[in-house]
Amino acid sequence: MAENSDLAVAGNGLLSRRLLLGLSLGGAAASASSSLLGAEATRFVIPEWSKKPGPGPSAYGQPSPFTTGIQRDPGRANPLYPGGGASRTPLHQLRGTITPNGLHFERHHAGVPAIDPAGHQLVINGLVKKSLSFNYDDLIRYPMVSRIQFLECSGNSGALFRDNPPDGTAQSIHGLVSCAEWTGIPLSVLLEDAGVDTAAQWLSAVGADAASMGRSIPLSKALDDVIVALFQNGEPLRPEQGYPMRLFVPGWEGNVSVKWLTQLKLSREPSQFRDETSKYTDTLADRSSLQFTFPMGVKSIITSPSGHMQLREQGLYQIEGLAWSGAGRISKVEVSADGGNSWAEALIDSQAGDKSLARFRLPWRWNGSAAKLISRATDSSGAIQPTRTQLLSEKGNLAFYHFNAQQCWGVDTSGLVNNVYV
Ligand SMILES: Nc1nc2c(c(=O)[nH]1)N[C@H]1C(S)=C(S)[C@@H](COP(=O)(O)O)O[C@H]1N2
Ligand SMILES: [Mo]
Repeated sequence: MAENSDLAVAGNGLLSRRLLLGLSLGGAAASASSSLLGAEATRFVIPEWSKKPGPGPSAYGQPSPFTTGIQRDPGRANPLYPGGGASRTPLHQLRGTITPNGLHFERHHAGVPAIDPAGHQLVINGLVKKSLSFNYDDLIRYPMVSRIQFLECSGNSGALFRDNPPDGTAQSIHGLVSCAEWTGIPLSVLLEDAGVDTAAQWLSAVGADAASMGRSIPLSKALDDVIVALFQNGEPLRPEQGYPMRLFVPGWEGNVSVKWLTQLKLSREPSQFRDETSKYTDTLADRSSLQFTFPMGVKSIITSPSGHMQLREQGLYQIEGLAWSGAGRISKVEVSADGGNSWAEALIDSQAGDKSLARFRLPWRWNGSAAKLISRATDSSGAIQPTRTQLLSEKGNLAFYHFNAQQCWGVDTSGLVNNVYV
């Protein structure tokens, strides 16, 4: 690769994304791949598994036993907080943009209720012409829509607000974001059936879990793109994601996507639930609190190389990661290998849908010296992911929610990767 210096696009080894497209690069693309991938074929051994039939079809497929290391990280249980906690998606072990259902992150305030849909009700009441109650079989008969969209907890990456850079992996620092195809009934359809009173301005959603999770949402958003989701990647919601039904509020902080949804109440004012007063508010530098900071900002993270990985040898790598925005689609991701001094545009190699995860990559030659890898995303509204310094100057360092700043993986001369501040 050393001879292809015309492919250098930014400092410290970043190479053109054209290399990934294999477009009119002639020998360059060929030599990049042939020098990296595969060994020369010499002999072909027929493995044991090819010599006799395996087990037949099964009722519900499971991942290969050789991939059992790909796991959510549920952390340690807290006896003072029964069922509470979060598990994080192993972002660094997955590819593509859809999170498999068994690996979708979880955030529960009182554990996962064991709901039998036959005994579950969804009630719409308050400022409506007629209160309605639906059971699962009623809802299943409504027309549905499907959308591939991310869900992110507003506490995701929150440790990066602290003064000292937390030690961790892409999973432990950023793993409270996932992306799925959500299928359900547009809330506007159900609200139209109930007949919303003109005085109504807010909608309160309440869950059937022991946390009684409640959140208030402006009616304008509720009528825009919110759905009552029943399916996740084509199958009924997992219990952890709110079976039998959840609110799904695209692009907004995960907390408002109330799981195990049992009540929707129309009102003039927000309900001032615990989870929108004592929690999920943003503490500002003067210690006042900002309420109802719903949208998730434009954000990107590098998933490889990422925290705790070890580069074994100098040479060609792909810097790869995910980008998303609560405001729309991702229009551009740039990558730096020198701590933000110079940038190059990455290739977005997934469909960059509205409020979905986008995947980006860029070739990088590691020459054995220290490197600082950063990504920054731009969304379709023109918003650019801020630096940490910019974010802190705006939000102060008492904040915990909504950390969307650029994050840096430092690579030391031994090839070890760690979270650092620039
Ligand atoms: N009923 C209820 N809904 C809830 C929660 C909860 O504890 N109970 N947690 C919220 C939070 S904080 C987040 S980030 C998302 C997480 O959704 P997930 O577990 O499907 O990833 O659900 C939200 N909805
Ligand atoms: Mo959350």
